[in-house]
Amino acid sequence: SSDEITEVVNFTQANYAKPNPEYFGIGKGMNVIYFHLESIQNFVINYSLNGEEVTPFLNSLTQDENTLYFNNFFHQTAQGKTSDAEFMIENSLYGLSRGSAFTTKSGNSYQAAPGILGQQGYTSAVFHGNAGSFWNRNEMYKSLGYTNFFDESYYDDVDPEQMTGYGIMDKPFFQKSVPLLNSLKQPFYAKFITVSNHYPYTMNQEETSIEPATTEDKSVDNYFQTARYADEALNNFFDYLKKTGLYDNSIIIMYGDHYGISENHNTAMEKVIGKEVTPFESAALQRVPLFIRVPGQKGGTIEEYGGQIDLLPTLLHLLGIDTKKYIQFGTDLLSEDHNELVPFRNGDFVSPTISSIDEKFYNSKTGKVIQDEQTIEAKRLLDKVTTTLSLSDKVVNGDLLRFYTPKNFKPIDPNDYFYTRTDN
Ligand code: GP9
Ligand code: MN
Repeated sequence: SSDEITEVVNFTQANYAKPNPEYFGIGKGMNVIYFHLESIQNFVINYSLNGEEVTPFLNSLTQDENTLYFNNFFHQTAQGKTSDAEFMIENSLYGLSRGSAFTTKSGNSYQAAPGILGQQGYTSAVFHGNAGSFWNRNEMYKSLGYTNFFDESYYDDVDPEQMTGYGIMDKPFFQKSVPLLNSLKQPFYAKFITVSNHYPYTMNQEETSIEPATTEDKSVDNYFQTARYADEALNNFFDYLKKTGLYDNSIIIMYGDHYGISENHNTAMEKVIGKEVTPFESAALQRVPLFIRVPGQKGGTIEEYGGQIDLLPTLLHLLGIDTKKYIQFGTDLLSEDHNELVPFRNGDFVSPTISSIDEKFYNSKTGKVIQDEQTIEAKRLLDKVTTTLSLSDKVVNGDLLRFYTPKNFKPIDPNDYFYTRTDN
């Protein structure tokens, strides 16, 4: 209703973080390439297993002169896993506390990245080596305004040995994505969703290039092998991007979508990280890597706390598009006003000072349960988290964006989009 939308608009307007002039528009007109890194957690970055780097390529990007690496960036997904990550990244709205908004809310109105950029002359495409119906993507993407969705049916002659339970292995996936990528008119907004590093992390041993770990927990041990493979596949694709020049006119964003190792594997994880996995440590493990590369941008490590909800406003500001008029629940990670309170979907939160985990408040620096005098601030933060999540839920459950059209935004019509392959 109009009362509800007013409440939401008041909240998101008050929450808005204005662009940082140092970054605003530095990627104006460039292509955007997202790499959705399946199950890559931050602990694996710069981790060494038996003296060997697991992800040498991603590690090298932490030192790249044009890349920002965020080491306090968290996934905020719930049961919708991959689809929750996508939902947040495209909309800066939270996924649902149960189920997947991709599955149940694909009929809603959205003011999503592909739609916003489409109205600025961008083509958009998702590349994914799995069936288009998985997570209801082939419906949801229409509501987000994607012009192209290259699902598994667009990939020819894939060796059956290169297929996993979730689609094509990353190396052939990227190789076979080249002609599809070349078919896009620039500038484009493209997202590659990888799958090799997916639970249970099994792969053909002949293709591995690192020994498994030795915790005696199979999925944890093998995780290192599939993470290495994913890292190599990405490295190869970057070589291709460099060769074609796309590297020099594209913003590249890479993020881990959610944890790969669940709490069921804490015993093995203790061996991996060399400390007890307490509830506080478990929350810390929800860090996923985030890399943002903009040609010409000064690189470095950013310690700012943030989450997937923050990516859309961050990207739009890099492209020189102010987000003020949009209903978004995250804030630009590069803004001076960025909000470092990171809600998790279960109502817990982390921030640089205080974290709330399983109904206990912690000092984020020491990991110790905090004392009485600080709980006033902790409760204020918890209150903010509860409000944020419940207002986002109102938008999604009530399909409220249909009552609010930002100035100069043309509502997305899902009927404008078709993804079925027609050339064979
Ligand atoms: C499936 C892939 C995996 O197409 O994106 O989804 P997940 O199981 O990680 O949610
Ligand atoms: Mn996933």
